[in-house]
Amino acid sequence: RKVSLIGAPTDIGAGARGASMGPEALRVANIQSMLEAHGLEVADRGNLSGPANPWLPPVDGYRHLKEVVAWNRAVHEAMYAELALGRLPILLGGDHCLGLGSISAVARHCREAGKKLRVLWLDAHADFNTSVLTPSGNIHGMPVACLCGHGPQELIEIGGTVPAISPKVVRQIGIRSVDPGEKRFVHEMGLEVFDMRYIDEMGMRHTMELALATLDEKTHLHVSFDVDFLDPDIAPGVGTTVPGGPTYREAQLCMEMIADTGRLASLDVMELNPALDIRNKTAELAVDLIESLFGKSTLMRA
Ligand code: DIR
Ligand code: MN
Ligand code: MN
Ligand code: MN
Repeated sequence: RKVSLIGAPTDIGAGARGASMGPEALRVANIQSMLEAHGLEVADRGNLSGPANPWLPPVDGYRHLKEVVAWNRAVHEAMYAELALGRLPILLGGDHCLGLGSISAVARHCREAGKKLRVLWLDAHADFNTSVLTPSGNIHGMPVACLCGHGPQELIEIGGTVPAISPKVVRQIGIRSVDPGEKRFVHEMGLEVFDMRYIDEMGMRHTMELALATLDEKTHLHVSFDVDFLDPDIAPGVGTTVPGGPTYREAQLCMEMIADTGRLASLDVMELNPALDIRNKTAELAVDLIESLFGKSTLMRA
């Protein structure tokens, strides 16, 4: 497969500064050559550009809404263009508000190409807040709600169709921090969530079997990987760490089982914050896991 790397160097939707350096840290961790070593043809499209972060307080429940819209429009067009070329785009974030631009592009591509969409949302957080539910106003806590049609008009309509996706196509994995109002809304909308308690009780294998059930040859599988999905002991380089995440082995198994489906068709790698990292180890771990996502394994398996 032909892969395209798209950098989106911004922390416009986050609560901590520094995710704007994520794309470069992933490049320093050799994301391109690691993927090429697995036989992929990789083109690095460089970085998108957009407004600077004015670092202002929320207005009507949203922080930096105008700038978030501009960045998401750029991400949407870039992701959509790569999909139209038949390539597999990898968005190098940047904070997770950009999942809106990315996944709305994937959804638009799926509608036009007659594909079925499945979104795996790997995250410590549900990212299902709205302007009235949010405790922070940070839009990186809202992209899933926006994709499902709950958010400001100029954000939810970026992909042309509102809602961009149905909550039915989403599987959330690794969740362990959900705000009180957000929790009620997740239940109300019927999101399928495999939280950490589920993973503790049932194991990552069973979790992934369910999250990946009913994929077929017409399925476009999108993975939105918020690096704070991982346990902070192994991945300290994120803005909003939450204890009790997947271990290194659990995360590897998660990625390997996704690779085994052969359906991965687009990816976001989000919220990596090099300002909070230790000698780029979280970026190196992210690249290691992405290699597994693209089929690296210890031995061949039947
Ligand atoms: C929190 C944090 N739920 C918020 N969200 C984060 O501000 O809405 N999402 N960190 O990735
Ligand atoms: Mn997130
Ligand atoms: Mn998160
Ligand atoms: Mn986050």
